[in-house]
Amino acid sequence: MRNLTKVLLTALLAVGVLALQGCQDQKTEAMVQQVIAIEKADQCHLCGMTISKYPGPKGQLYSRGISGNMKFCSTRDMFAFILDPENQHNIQQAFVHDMAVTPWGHPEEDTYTDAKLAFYVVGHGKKGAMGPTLASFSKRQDASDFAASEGGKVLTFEQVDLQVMAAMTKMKM
Ligand code: CU1
Ligand code: ZN
Repeated sequence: MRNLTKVLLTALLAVGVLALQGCQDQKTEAMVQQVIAIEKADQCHLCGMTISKYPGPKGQLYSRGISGNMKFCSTRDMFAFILDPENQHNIQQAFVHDMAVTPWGHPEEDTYTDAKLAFYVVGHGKKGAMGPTLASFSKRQDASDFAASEGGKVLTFEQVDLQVMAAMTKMKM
């Protein structure tokens, strides 16, 4: 009986230590998952194009099980990655340029915003690295203003799905 108590206690302690470790891991993960400026030679994780050569909003994200961030030539390629069923449930932090505060032709690297809280205009006439793309904004009002002048409709992160992507990529370039 005494031995059993000892075993149980040890087991409980072990669980406690594991839980504590898990907590600390999460903390460090959250701390390192920050925006990293895209460098001149950086290539798109999805298509391999040199990201900085092209206009339009870019994206970057962290995925469970992959260390470091992945960078994308366009919000379009980033969503293609996010919406892949293999990746969808592993996406952690994601960032996109806020196009309200930076020029379309060459977005500045200090103008990223949280991709999951951002608003996206699809169906407008501006081109990104891969042609038609999602114009990203941190504020809904900025997205509405953009849609009013450039066309298209405003969507939240959750509203961007494979159907939206398919319709967008069929647009004439
Ligand atoms: Cu590309
Ligand atoms: Zn790409």
